Amino acid sequence: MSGPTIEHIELRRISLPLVRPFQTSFGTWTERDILLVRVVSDGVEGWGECVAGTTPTYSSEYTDGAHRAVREFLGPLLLGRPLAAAAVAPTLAPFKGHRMAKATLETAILDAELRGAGRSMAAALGGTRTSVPVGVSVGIPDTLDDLRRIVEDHRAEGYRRIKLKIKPGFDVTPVAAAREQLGPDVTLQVDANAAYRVDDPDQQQALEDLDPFGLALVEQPFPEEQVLAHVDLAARMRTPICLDESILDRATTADALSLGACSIVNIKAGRVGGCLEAAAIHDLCVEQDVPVWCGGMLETGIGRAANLALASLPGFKLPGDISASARYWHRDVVTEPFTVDEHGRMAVPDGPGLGVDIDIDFIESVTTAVDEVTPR
Ligand code: NPQ
Ligand code: MG
Repeated sequence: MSGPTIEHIELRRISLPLVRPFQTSFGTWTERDILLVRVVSDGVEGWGECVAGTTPTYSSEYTDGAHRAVREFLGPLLLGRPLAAAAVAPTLAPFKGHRMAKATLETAILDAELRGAGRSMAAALGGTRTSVPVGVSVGIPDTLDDLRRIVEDHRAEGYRRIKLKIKPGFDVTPVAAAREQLGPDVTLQVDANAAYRVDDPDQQQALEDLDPFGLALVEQPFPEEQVLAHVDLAARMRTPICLDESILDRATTADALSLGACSIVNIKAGRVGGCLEAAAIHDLCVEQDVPVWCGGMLETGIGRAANLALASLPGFKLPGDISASARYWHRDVVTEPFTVDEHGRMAVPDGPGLGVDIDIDFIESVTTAVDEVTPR
């Protein structure tokens, strides 16, 4: 007896303008050029969203590279194989890296598999909650007055914690301004996206000077490969260090924790090669009593649904970078936009697969290219 197979893999590029520009230490984004993957199997389709950016500035992956990796290498290995998300990572293991590209395929295949079985992604991953507390990530603003207004607005929208993007020269002063605006009771954290240099004493000092502001964590101050720099900083600061870019899979997570490089972990399915690897990292952290939270990459409703499924696992103790659709998009690519309730929570989709209805007409209207994986 043989079950359904992966019959078709479509690559689709869409271009969506952001509601407002998003500035990080690695660049300013005014729109997203996104790769979507659609798989078809036995009359059922599944969708995945690639989180790579247009340029390799957050990590080495980028949209055109992910597209090529799926079309030339990853997709052909999966075409005609059984529709089984658990087999995706082992099948693709001969190809190094390209985790965001691999994660996109795994999500699409898991979505199709679960839609066929009538089971939600949250349930399949081991989720235990029907809604999760959510947070918001605030890009680097033009002025401190803008920053005060923006954090105040997000507090009013109900978000359970606010994350400020920082970079050298934009750290202690904005954190002080935001803390003064919000008072001591709002959970505040910062993300440097690897922008600080270990060999710059002023930059090291600025990080230490963040300690008095009662931050929940400092996220990824140093470059991805410089894990020991984080060990060193963790020993000098009271504020917990959290890793994002350095966490590539369960092995790098275990190493970082055993070295003492971080005491909190940001988990992004795209960055670690898929939601199954993400769930394994969650399990490892729970075993060691390390709190985790779900990161975000300015996803549409497709990636957001996958993030909510992951964030419904019990170890996601801290609010994730999972915001309302309207925080990023004028219109989302799913029929029901995601919203935050007055308690700062977002509902976890409980329908089959990702549990969202794809707005294919809208997707068609923002599609810039369609491509497919062909057998080799
Ligand atoms: C982070 N996300 O935690 C990221 C980084 C990030 C919500 O702060 C295009 C592609 C734009 C990738 C913006 C948040 C991006 C991006 C931010 C990644 O580090
Ligand atoms: Mg980050």
